[in-house]
Amino acid sequence: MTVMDRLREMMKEEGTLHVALIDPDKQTPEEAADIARRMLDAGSNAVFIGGSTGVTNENLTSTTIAIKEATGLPVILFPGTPNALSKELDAVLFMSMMNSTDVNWIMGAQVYAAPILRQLGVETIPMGYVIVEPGMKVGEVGKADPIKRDDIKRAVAYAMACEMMGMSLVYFEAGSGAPTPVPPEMIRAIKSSISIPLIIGGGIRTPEAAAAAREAGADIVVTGTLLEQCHDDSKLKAVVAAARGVPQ
Ligand code: 1GP
Repeated sequence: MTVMDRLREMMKEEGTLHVALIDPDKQTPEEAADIARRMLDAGSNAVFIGGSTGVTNENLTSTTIAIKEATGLPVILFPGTPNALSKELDAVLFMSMMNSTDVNWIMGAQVYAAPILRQLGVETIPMGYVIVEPGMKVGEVGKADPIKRDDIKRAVAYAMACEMMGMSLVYFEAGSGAPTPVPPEMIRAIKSSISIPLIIGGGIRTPEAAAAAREAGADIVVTGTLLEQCHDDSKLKAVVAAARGVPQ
């Protein structure tokens, strides 16, 4: 079974999923495995691995192996560069930043990475990636023309375009560490306009924000910064449970 099939099956059986985002540049592979173990215990369904800077073939490979051995969770690359790839990954989000103004992030990095990924034999999951204000670092690096927080019409049009282009997933991103996440009314409008799974991330750090994203229609809720900053396992559990809509 492919990773995408596994995700689809999990969404069908369990509803909204929680994915833990781990940056391999931020800690040793052993420490990353420890975070992933705590997230498995908290109820996370999968791990996205990636970061904006500092990801290398070496730290990506060693961290992927350590997380897989510690948890058995699917480890999926959320790439910030086409230069760090590994055959140890379970899958790669083969993504296009749909609202970048730089062709490299729309379809340049992908062309560079495609032959390498084919040779490595890693599963690729086509995904449309759309930046919403404020966009944070990824919006800057990706030269995004971010969707305004009240421009629901444009958000919906991007989501529809992703679906019509054959993307398996669409990810609306407020940016890591965003002061406020993607607005629930935007999530609700997107969800009612497409049938591919909707991922929401950026600025989700509380059970309330996680629940709001799920209730508005997110199929997958991603948290990254929270995992790096929170040493209280009960809070991690509360956020994951709220994202998934299950009792803690
Ligand atoms: C970033 O959407 C993810 O790409 C996660 O954002 O770090 O704010 O949780 P946070």
